[in-house]
Amino acid sequence: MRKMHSTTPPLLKICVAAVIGASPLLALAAAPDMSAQGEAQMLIGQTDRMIVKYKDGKSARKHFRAHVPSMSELRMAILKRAGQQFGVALKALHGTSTGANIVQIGRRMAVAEVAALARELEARDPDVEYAEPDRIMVAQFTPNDPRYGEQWHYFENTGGLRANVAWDVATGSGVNVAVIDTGYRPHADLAGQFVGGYDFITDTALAADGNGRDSDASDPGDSTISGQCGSGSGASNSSWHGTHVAGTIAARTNNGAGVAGVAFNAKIVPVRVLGKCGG
Ligand SMILES: [Ca+2]
Ligand SMILES: [Ca+2]
Ligand SMILES: [Ca+2]
Repeated sequence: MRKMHSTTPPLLKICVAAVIGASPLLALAAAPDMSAQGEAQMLIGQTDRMIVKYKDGKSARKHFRAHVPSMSELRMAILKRAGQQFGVALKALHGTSTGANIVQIGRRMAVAEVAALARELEARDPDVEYAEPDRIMVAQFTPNDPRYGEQWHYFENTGGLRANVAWDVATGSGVNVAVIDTGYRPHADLAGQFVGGYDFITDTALAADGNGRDSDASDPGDSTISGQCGSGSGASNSSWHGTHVAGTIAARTNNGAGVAGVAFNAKIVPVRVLGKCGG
């Protein structure tokens, strides 16, 4: 299977205050099984097989039977020379329903190393349509955050973001997202996710932090009493809205705690503009 990899250049993205219905953040401690995790990572990160498709390889979908492909001596010779470049013996194992060949590698190698071997073979043999590692594919990244199951809007096929599919392509690495909102509260599931930030509220009555503009974007709360925001306005509890939005974007993910974030490898720049009664 072929995969596209993309890199996202560092960007400063502006995110206006908007909630995509994330569950509230919750920090729960749960120790992941590191040994099993390491084994699985090794299984996923290595392979001892390569898929080689020659241009004249015929698909045999209808009457597929595993077979040792009839590879000419010339092809075998080129294949072996490519393997020698990487210090491994290569042996044709069997064909596939799509007309490709599975090649056994003498030892397990890192997937990236097998990819390099595949490129070597492609460069040496113009008859090769493609060559690639026969690797364990992970269908979709599913984070282990205990409340991920509640975040149906991330993965549900019809109405959800299908973030679980998108995560195989990008997770927000290198991106700083400015959250222009009520500021931020420290939270275990957001530890290390905030960078910089600023408090832009000039009106001290709205600011509720005792001053005007300052470089501390932490959120002192925006609770109000009845009538505080104009006649007829009701009392309200603090929304902690900026922290909620930050969590939706970049909550620490696959950390066995709380929820998952949509772009969990992104960082949040908290920009405080909303205080009591708005902003
Ligand atoms: Ca202030
Ligand atoms: Ca402040
Ligand atoms: Ca989490």
